[in-house]
Amino acid sequence: MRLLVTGGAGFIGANYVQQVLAAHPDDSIVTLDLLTYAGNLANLESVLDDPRHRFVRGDIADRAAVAAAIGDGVDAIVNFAAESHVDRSIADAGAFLATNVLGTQVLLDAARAHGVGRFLQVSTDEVYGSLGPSGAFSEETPLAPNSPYAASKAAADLLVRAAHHTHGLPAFVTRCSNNYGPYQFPEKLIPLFVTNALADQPLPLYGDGRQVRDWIHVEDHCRGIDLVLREGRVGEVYNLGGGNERENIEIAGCILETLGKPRSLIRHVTDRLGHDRRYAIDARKIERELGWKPRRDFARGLRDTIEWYRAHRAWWEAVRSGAYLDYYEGMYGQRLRGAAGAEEDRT
Ligand code: NAD
Ligand code: TDX
Repeated sequence: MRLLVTGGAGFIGANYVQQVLAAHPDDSIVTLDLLTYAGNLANLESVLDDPRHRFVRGDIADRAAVAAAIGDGVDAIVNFAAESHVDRSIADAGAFLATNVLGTQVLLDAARAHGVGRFLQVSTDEVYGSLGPSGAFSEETPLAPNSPYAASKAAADLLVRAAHHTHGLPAFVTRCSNNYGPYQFPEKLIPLFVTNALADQPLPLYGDGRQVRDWIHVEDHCRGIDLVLREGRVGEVYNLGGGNERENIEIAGCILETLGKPRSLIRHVTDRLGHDRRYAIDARKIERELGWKPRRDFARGLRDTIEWYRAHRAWWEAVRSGAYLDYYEGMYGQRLRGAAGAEEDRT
């Protein structure tokens, strides 16, 4: 298969590109990525010299760039490209609409124009909104996105649905829970807390820290995406989840314990606006239809991931310099100073 993978220099996309080239010796991949703050060519280092892989820098919302990346044809498009961080969407939703919504429509149009045989949209459980203490999202759960990020992803899902329904585009949507693993940008919970702990900096835990996420190793997610692309039923949505529900405070505790750092590094800071309380995924459809199941044990996968960040200090130190420092000050400076003040008041 010849694939166009968009957003392949980001966390999940880079894992996917490496996994596909290793698993399918006859496949070739064009990676199209704008290299925003979250995109990093170092994530693709192991495949940059592979003759089956070509990297193109470009914007998925730019019709000419997309047409050039498709070149004389691809068999499938897998769309990972997105603005992906909820907190950034709360601060400014503009780029989320441009990339996640308009960019997805440009890709859908290009897929149709070039007769691309399969289109897979990588989506998220956040389109379903937030759960109470029990229950799980199925593919039938109504969409109820709560953040601008989630709303932009839900809009994209509906555009994919419309392209299939109206134009017969052979499309799939996957909706996955929270990923962890190597190459994740250290603005997301696990890599942020691991790298802060390694640097002996406080871990900013939002609110009471009792929010629940369902964690899945990125390799299991990528394997599921690839299975849907090759064997899924056209026009269908497939949920993927790890079956590992954990409170954020528990994750923080595990990271500190694994690294031998004190619990006093945990700082309760002002909560995220509109913070979703709990996500959980019912993945029985993909299990039943395609025989997919997550394979990675969470405790072991988390330890391996922590070890990866410990062993790749140069990677995250480079990422955490420059523009990241401005972002970090804007997002956490006041919150952490407030938390420190509150703790002093208590003593
Ligand atoms: P990421 O932020 O690490 O990577 C996104 C990539 O897209 C980056 O390489 C960036 O440069 C690229 N990009 C951004 N705007 C672009 C544009 N206009 N044109 C071309 N490239 C652009 O994100 P991630 O965590 O790897 O997520 C990948 C996809 O998976 C996203 O669509 C996200 O919504 C979805 N998803 C993520 C998770 C998760 O836990 N991280 C869970 C479920 C679904
Ligand atoms: O500093 C923090 N402190 C904190 O308590 C950060 C960054 C996060 N959190 C909390 C918020 C969430 O309850 O940790 C939890 C996870 O937060 P994120 O890593 O930002 O992920 P989340 O908001 O759950 O969204 C993620 O999963 C679904 C990805 O970022 C999305 O791209 C994906 O679609």
